[in-house]
Amino acid sequence: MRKLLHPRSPTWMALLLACCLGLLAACGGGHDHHPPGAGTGSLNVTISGLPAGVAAAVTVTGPASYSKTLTGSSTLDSLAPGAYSVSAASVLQGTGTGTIRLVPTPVTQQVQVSAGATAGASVAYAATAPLALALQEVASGLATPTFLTAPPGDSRLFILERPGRIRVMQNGSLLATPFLDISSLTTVIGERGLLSLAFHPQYASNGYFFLYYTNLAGDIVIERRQVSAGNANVADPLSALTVLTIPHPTFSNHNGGLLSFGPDGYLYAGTGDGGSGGDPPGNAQNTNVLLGKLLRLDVNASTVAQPYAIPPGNPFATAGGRPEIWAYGLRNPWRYAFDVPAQLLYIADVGQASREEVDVRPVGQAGNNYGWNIMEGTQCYNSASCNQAGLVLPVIEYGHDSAGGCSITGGYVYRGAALPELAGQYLYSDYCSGWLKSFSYSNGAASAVTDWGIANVGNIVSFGQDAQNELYMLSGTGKVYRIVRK
Ligand SMILES: [Ca+2]
Repeated sequence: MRKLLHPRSPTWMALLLACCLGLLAACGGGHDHHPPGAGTGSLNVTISGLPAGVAAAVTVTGPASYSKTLTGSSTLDSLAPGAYSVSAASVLQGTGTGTIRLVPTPVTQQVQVSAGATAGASVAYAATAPLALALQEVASGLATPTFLTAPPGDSRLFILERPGRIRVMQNGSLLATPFLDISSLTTVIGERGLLSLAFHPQYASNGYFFLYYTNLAGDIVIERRQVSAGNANVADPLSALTVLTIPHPTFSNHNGGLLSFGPDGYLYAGTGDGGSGGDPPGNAQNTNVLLGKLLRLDVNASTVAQPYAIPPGNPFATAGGRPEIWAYGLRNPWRYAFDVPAQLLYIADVGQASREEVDVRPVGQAGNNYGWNIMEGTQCYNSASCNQAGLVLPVIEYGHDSAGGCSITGGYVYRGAALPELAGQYLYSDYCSGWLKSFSYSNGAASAVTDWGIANVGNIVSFGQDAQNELYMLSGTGKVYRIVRK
């Protein structure tokens, strides 16, 4: 309305005329001159405290399913007499990490509208302090928590312990009995162990979830399992179906580790390059092996005979190379994340000895080569020059130094409700440094890099995300922290 009412706008006079003639139900600025209609009343809602250009979020509801949303002060006419409710929601000013939240008072109020009279309601917005973040401990005593997730729509937290247990947090309590214990199937040598878990998007109806772990030979295993029929907090111990085993026998590091369903409904798996240093076999650039890759599998009709299918559009499905591959040139994409609202894929690829990086590409873009081991971050690896043609370069990177760290721990784009100022920011950390940083991505570039100044809580092994899209940080000390407003 403010743009429409600009004095230079040719529509301004027409709108003012319409307002004075009583042709509009509600005009901004409290200029209301209509006599209430016979048997009806009016409600004058005064909204204050908002800077120019920031719209209020006030909803008036009343008899006979009446509902009207207001973005500024207004008078509502021709209202049936009765009880009306005026509800106001917080609004945001600005974008990125400079965003300010404006909070209304009161949040809700009841107003009685009488025939032939004008009732009043006032809502006052006030700016809150700029967002500051802190970590709130939610669990402790875990054996090297590696991952945290939840089934869609579920209020529980499922926390993985690297030695092979999945623990359930329900109503704030860590249940004593694990959801699943596969400690006899894995080891914690090097970077091995139980590394992630992905619930099927239709978990509520089919009970399927998928594990990513290293087996006793050190090979990567992707396995489907199912919740037990009689207890939602315990998995069926006999339900294992091996989806894929990837040989990884030589070195105990760089196993990758994240399974995640993409917005396309397919299962993605980020594998490491096979380990050692510098990728000696050249796995990451070799599209005939599954190491150093992002894989994409259709597991929606897995059977023992056919544990997965190749989704249409996988880039090497028909033209040579392994058909499971979605993207390549990755070193150890320990954590990556889909940001569904923006349809973007964020990959945090752990560097060799000098550069840690985050890559961002559109969801659905097949066959990207993320550069390793031709490049480490934006630098040629082990070489003064290199052919960068066709390589996807990071949108952000940092060095192995006091301001940076040693190994990136990728997080998520914040899409929760508790911290609206953080919406759209990608959060990440470093295993050694323990800081929490974020950046904003648009048009191919990162901006507004922010260090949130949180307390150091030890080695940051992973982030986690619950079903309400709130985020957690998992520490090597065995504790899980929720990222909260300070
Ligand atoms: Ca790269």
